[in-house]
Amino acid sequence: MIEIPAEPFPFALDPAHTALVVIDMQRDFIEPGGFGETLGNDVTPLAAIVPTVAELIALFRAKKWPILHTRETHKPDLSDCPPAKRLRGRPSLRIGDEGPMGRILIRGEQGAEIVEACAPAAGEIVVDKPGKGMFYATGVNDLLKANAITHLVFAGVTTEVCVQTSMREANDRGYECLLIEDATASYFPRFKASAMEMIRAQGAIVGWTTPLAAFAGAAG
Ligand code: TIU
Repeated sequence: MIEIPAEPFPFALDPAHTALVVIDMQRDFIEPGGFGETLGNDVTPLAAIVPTVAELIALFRAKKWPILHTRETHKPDLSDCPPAKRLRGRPSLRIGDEGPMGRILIRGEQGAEIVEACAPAAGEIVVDKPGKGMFYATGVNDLLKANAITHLVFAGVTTEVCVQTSMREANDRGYECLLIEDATASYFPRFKASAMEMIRAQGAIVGWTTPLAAFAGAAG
């Protein structure tokens, strides 16, 4: 067991039963012209964490610990995109519309790909998810159980939307969850801070948080 200094108290993990989950580090959320920007967001806080997420991925690769990447995507015919999701709000481009990086959030389009610095390597799992949470309509729970994974280390975007939703879903399925503080970002810095507080409140009601340096120091 490895004990990671974390809030609200140390997080103990067994590397044989731990996976890194990198949520939605896609061009559509991080680069100008993608889904995030069409929703009216400034994407710069997301771009800022790319090197830290890459460092975290490199650490797991060096240890040969498992890595799972998610992508929020939809089928080209949008059969897995509820109208309520497509029609929500007043984006400049809706899911499925043609944008500068191809059709917004559509599997196989350039914008739906993970940014190069965080790109999955051979052997790493890539999960396409139609929802905000990683467990909805993906089969990922069976995959994790088949690999005897009980502990999940989270990174990615955005903290209060897909990361927090995935952590809450993971909790209900019995996983212990640790969020790497500087390897996650929101379009709204105050939402990131609030989400992290909510996650670790009430004795880690959703999970633990810690910076990458603390995680790396303890992981050795
Ligand atoms: N809009 C926003 O903050 N996030 C998303 O739509 N998806 C993810 O968080 N991946």
